[in-house]
Amino acid sequence: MSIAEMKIKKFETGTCEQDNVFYQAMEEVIYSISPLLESDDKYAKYAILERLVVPDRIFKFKVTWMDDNQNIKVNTGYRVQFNNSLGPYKGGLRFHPSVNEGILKFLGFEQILKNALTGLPIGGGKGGSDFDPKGKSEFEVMKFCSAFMTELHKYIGPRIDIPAGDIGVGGREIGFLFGEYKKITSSYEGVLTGKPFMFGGSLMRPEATGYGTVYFTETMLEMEGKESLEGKICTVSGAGNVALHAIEKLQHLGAIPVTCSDSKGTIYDSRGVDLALLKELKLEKRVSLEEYINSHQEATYIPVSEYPEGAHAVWSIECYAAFPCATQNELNEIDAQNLISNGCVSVSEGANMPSTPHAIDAFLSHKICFAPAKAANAGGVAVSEFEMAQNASMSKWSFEEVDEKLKITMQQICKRVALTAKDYGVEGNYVDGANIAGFKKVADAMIAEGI
Ligand code: NDP
Ligand code: 2IT
Repeated sequence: MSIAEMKIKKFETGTCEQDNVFYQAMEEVIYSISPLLESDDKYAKYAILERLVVPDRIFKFKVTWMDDNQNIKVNTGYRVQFNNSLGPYKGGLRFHPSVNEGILKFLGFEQILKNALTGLPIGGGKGGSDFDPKGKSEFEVMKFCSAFMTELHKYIGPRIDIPAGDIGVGGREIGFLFGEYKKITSSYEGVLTGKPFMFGGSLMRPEATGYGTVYFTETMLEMEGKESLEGKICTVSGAGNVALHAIEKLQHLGAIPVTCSDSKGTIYDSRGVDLALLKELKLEKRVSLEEYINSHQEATYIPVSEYPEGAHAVWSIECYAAFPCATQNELNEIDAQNLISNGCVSVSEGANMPSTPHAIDAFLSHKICFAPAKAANAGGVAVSEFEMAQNASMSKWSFEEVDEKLKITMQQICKRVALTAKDYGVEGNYVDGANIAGFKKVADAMIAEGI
C-alpha cells in the first residue's frame, strides 16, 4: 500500500475535527514505517496498518455525580481499548475539560507502540473524562471518581485492561477509583497502577516517567557523542507529575533546570528552580505557579498573555537540553527555531506528542538529539508493569531495585531505537527508529495471532 493510500485509509477511522491529533500521531507513524512496509509485503498481506489504526472498542458513558452544593453534574467518561496483541490493554486516564474521543484515540494509539518498546507484555489503551478537577474539593473529586468507576469497572480487570494516571489523575484519584472498584467487585486486585504504596502501589511509580525521560536523555547524549547533562542549563515545561520528577532527576545529575510552567504561565529562575517549593505549591496546595515569586522575588513569572507572539516562554530561554513535560502540541515551529538558535543540543519529550510535526522536522534537520515521547516517556508505563508484577506475586520491590530496573529499561529502549534507525538507513533519527521498532513488535504478534 502506498503512503497516499494509507493517508486516504486513515479517514475511514473517523472524520471529525476532534480526530486531528489522532491523525497527527498516525501520520507520523505511517511515514516512519514506510521503508519497513516496502521491504516486507507481509504487513500489507495481513492488512496490519488498517487493523492497527482502528481501536478494538471504545466505551463512552455518562458520569453523574453531585457537587458539595448538591447540584447534580453530568460528565462524559471514555475507555479506548486499542490493541491487546502483546498483553492486556494498558494506559492512563486523563481528567481534563479538553478530553474527547479524538484525544484519547491519539493517546491510545501512541500507547500501543510505547508499550511495545518497553519489551514488556502490555497492550495499549487510554481513557478519561472531560471532568475538570481544578477548583473541586477533595470530596467532589472522590464522588466523581466513584461515579466514574461505577461504569468503568465493567470493562477493566487485571488481565483485561489496567488503567493508571495521566493529566489530572494522580495517586489521590487512583486511590478513590481503586476504593470504588473494590467495593463494587469485592475483589482486591491490581486493576489499576499508580496506587499509593500503602495498598499495592510500587515505589518509584510517581517518579518513573520524569526520571525515565532523563535516563533516556543521558543514554542518547552518550550514544550521540555529546556532553552529559552535568552542569548544564535545562528547560522544563509543565509543573505536574512528569515535570517535577524530571526536574528532580536533573538536579540529582548536577544539571540546572531553570524553568517550569502551568496552564497560566512560566517561571524562570536562573539560579535553578526551587523544587521543594514547587512540590509544596503543586502537590500540596494545588495553586498557580505565580505564587512561586512570593518566595523568590529574583525569579521571573511570565503569564501566558505575555508570551512572545506565537511562542511559548519556556522555549525562548537558552538551554543545553529541553524537556517538554506538559501536554500535546505545546512546542511549535517557532519554539523549535528559538531553541535551535539558542544552541539547544537535545530535546526529550516527557509529555505525549508535545512537539508539532513542523517542530520535529526542524529538530531533525538541524541534527538536534530528539527523543520522541513514545520512547522517552515510556518509564511511567514500564514501572506500572512492574507494579502489576509485584501485585500478581504479592511482593514489594525496594526503591533501589525499581530504579535500577527503570534505568536499564530506558537504556535498552534508547539503544533499540537507535539501532533500528541505523538498520533502516536513518541513523540518528529516533522518531523513525521508535516507530519502526514499536510497530514491528506489535505487527509480528498480530500476524502470529491470526485475524
Ligand atoms: P499533571 O496533571 O500532573 O500535570 C500536567 C501539567 O501540564 C500541569 O502543569 C498543567 O498545568 C499542564 N497542562 C496540562 N494541560 C495543559 C494545557 N492544555 N495547556 C498548558 N498546560 C497544560 O500531568 P502529568 O505530569 O502526569 O502529565 C504531563 C504529560 O505527560 C501529559 O502529556 C501526559 O500524557 C504525559 N505522560 C504522563 C505519564 C504519567 O505517568 N503521569 C506517563 C507518560 C506520559 P495546570 O496545572 O495549570 O493545568
Ligand atoms: O502516557 C502514559 O504512558 C501514561 N499516562 C502512563 C500509563 C500507565 O499505564 O502507567
